[in-house]
Amino acid sequence: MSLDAKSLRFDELTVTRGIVESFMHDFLDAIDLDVAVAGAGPSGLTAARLLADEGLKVAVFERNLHIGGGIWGGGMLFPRIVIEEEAADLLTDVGVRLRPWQDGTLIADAVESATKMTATAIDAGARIFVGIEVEDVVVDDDDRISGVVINWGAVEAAGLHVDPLGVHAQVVIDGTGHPSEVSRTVLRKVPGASFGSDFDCVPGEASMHAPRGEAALVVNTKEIYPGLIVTGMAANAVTKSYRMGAIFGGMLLSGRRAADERS
Ligand code: 48H
Repeated sequence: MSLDAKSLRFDELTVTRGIVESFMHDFLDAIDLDVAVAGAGPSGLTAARLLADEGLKVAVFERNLHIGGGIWGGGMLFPRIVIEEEAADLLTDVGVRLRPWQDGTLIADAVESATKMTATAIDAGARIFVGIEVEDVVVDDDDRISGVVINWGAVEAAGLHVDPLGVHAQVVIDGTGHPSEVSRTVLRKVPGASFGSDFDCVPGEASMHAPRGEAALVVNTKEIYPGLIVTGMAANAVTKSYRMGAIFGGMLLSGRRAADERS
């Protein structure tokens, strides 16, 4: 089918109004949330999908223009991920095909995993905002976390001074990966905040021990401060637990645990 310019009824303003009005509608619908998820990596996407499946109003704020966090890179840019059999259902449920591998593990394609996890989170009703980062949290009168402070990722990248906007959420999930940015911010900025550990700052994760890192990840996924649940690599970074390399079952199981913590 070809397009005939003379019979096309739209003009540039159709495009402009369509984009701005539809975005504003969706954005305004996401400023008072049940759950705000910071970061669209495997743990954040899994938590968002499962919570949206329960009918909760969930938005994911992702700094980058692309979704999937560390999944895309697979292991050292080889676009495959390894997962444990215990986490298989979290990928097969979203339609990812798995190949049997060794020692209780399976292999998935990184591109297929990132795209299908994203698509199913959206289908479940989670709103995913790209190019928006969480730069701070909102606290209530008791200093409980009650929302996130957001800004365009491009503003931060350009080093501009532009004041952010606040979004309310009953619970915030920190799925920002290695830098554990939300948890770090809470510990640094919320008066009297403590995660009940020996660390007075976020220590970052420990060196690699894949089985220990994976096991710790699920245990470390919890509400570490009132209103703040930590998931994924961030959960190991706040406790100096081991890293695990390109095995992702723990990330998926951590996302499910984060969703269970909220439920
Ligand atoms: C908005 C933000 C912000 C912010 C960061 O790193 P991720 O993939 O996160 P996880 O924890 O779900 O998965 C970790 C995994 O990818 C990994 O790194 C592994 C397995 N490492 C093992 C090892 O040994 O190294 O995704 C986090 C996402 C990214 O897309 C960031 O862009 C985003 O969060 N993000 N988004 N506001 N302040 N900070």
